[in-house]
Amino acid sequence: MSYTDEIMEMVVKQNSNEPEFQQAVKEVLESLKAVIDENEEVYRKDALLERLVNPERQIKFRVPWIDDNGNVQVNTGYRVQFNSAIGPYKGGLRFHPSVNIGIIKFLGFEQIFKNSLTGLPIGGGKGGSDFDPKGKSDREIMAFCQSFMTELCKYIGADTDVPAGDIGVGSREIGYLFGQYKRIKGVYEGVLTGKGLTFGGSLARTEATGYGLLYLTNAMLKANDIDINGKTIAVSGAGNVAIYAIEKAIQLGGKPVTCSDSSGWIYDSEGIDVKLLKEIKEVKRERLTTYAEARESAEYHEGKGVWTIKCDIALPCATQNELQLEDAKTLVKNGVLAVAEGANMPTTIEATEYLQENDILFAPGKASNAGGVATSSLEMSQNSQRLSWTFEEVDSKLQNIMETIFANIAEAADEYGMNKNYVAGANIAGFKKVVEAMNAQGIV
Ligand code: NDP
Ligand code: 2IT
Repeated sequence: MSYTDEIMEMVVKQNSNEPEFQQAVKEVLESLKAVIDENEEVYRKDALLERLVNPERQIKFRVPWIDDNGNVQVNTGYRVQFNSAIGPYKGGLRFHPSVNIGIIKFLGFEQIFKNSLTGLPIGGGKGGSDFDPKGKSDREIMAFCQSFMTELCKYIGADTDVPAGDIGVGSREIGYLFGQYKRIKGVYEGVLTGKGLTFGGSLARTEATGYGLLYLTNAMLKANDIDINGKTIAVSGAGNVAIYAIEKAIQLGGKPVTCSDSSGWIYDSEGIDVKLLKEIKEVKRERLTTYAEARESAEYHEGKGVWTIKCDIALPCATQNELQLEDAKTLVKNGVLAVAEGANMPTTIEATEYLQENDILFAPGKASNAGGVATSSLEMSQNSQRLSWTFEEVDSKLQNIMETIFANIAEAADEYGMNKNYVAGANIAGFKKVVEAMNAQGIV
């Protein structure tokens, strides 16, 4: 049996209740076959893959907090410090009732390769909690964040592990988490990214993941002689990533016509009004029904459905496994040209393969959504320098990083005879740097 097959079997056996983690590993190992086969004996001797798929450290903790009625609530907190070969652990925190160790491990594993692709010195980690922020008051969010950080602060620091936002964790939560860290540790340091602009946050971090997604998508389209101008774009999600993907898509001349949340979705034939969407989601924290009430051109539908809309470009920006085989078939039937992932692993393996078999350009999240963490790394640099760069400076670095990522993944795919297979290209290019660093540092 090949080394990669052997490791996949081991991962399935040892993580039998973690389907998302198995899925993330499977996708990477499939892509790496050609690279590993070249050096199979060396990698096997050093147990390289066993080390790669096992987190350096997993932390699980109790998070007790008191709600507005005086009742004690208890949630579970996690931080998985997956791989520090190329830098301090870096990756977001997710607050969502679906969070469990398998989800955090899949996200942490993806993060290793994503962070490597940015070209910046950051290792891979991820954390979060099964806490559900929906319907909670500001005081409850603060109480939860303070309790979460009271435990997490023992394991993180500006040079060891630097968390940030993800689903359910935005600037409000990062503010509360930062305040509690500073209070307990007594140090003012860049221990979190995505901070507010008055206390060490970077300009353009809020926009970075969505903008970065469009920079990479545009680079991919250009390399394939497609002009984004005038293209109809279907976007899922209505959170941080989706909103700024929509904003940049409009700036580039595209026409995003959909967005969604966990209750339903919007089709707006005139194109999404991003200002209105921001007001509803970022300021009022309301549902998308409010958007439909405010816009005559918009239809609201309950449940799932954005991929049924005819589009040229599809950008899944909500959550894992939201674009499945049936959705891929509908997109292809409707003439989609490109799919680029804003979320982490939003496309199932079967759907990805179907799109690739039908020659649809496909950008994997670990490349296309890397703009968020890349800009987080720029925030770390600014914090270390005790300086703040201008929006234009950060944005132009971001654009450059995303274009370089695209060039690197396209080149890696070519090098291994998998022209235009950007999934393979991203996994190979991300892996190579991490492995070189791991080898140089010995068996640790
Ligand atoms: P937000 O919490 O800001 O928004 C998430 C959006 O997705 C909301 O509209 C939410 O709807 C929807 N959503 C979440 N879970 C589900 C679900 N199970 N079913 C249907 N809809 C769902 O998160 P982000 O925009 O930050 O994150 C979106 C994705 O992008 C995630 O996969 C995240 O890991 C990834 N990502 C985020 C980065 C960042 O910098 N923030 C960087 C790179 C990747 P509702 O409000 O109803 O829950
Ligand atoms: O998935 C991701 O890359 C993020 N949620 C952002 C991580 C970060 O450290 O900015």
